[in-house]
Amino acid sequence: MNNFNAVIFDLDGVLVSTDDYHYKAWKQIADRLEIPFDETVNHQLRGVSRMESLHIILSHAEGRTFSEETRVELAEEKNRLYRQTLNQLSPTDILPGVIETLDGLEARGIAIAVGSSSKNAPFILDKIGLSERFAVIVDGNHITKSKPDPEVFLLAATKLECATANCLVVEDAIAGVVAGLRADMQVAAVGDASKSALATYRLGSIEELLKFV
Ligand code: B16
Ligand code: MG
Repeated sequence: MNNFNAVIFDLDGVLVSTDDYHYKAWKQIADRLEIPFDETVNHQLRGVSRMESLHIILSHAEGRTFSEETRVELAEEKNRLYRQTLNQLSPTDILPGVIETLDGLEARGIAIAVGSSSKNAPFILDKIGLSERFAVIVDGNHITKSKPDPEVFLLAATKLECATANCLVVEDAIAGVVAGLRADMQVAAVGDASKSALATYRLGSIEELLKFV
C-alpha cells in the first residue's frame, strides 16, 4: 500500500475517448494537403499539444515548408473540426470504470485532479458532466510546455498542495508517462501506455488503480 494523497488523471484516453475525434480532424487536413497520415503517425500525437501534433504531421510532407501563419491557420482549422465532433459528447462517453474509480478514491479520502494537454479540457469535462468532481484541473490553457515536459503535473501538485512523491498520475500515452516520471511521481498506465515497461504500474482496467492506493 502506498501513501498517495492525490491521483492526477490524464483526460483524453483515460476519462473519455476523444482520441478518434482528434484523428478524424487531423486526417481531413492531412488528406487535403496530401500528406501521408496513418495510425502510426497518429500514435505519436497522443498527449502532445495541438501545435506539436501539427509539427509531427507536417514533418511527413517531404520537401515542403509551411509558414508560421499557415501553421496557425491549420491548427485553428483542426480545432474547429474537432470542436464540432465534441458537441456530441455526453456523460455516456465517460470510459468504463471511471466513475467507480473516482468514487473509490474519494471514499479513501484521496484528492482527485485532471492534468491534460488539451485546451478543450474544460469544454469536454463540462459535456461529460465531470467538471465539478475534481479538486484541481490543469489543462493546455495553463501550461507553456506540453507533455513529455512535467509542467502540467507539477502545476497540479502545487495547486493540490501535495508533495510530488505522494501524487499518482494515470496516463494512456507514453509522452504522459514520461511527464509523470519526470515530475518525480509514480505513474499508472492504462490502454496503449500499459504495454510499455516505463510505467510504475500497468493496469488492465482503470479500477485496478484502487489496489495501489
Ligand atoms: P487540444 P490529454 C491531449 O489530451 C491529446 O491526447 C492530444 O492528442 C492533443 O493533441 C492534446 O490533448 C491537445 O488537445 O487541441 O484540444 O488542445 O491526453 O493530455 O488529455
Ligand atoms: Mg491521454
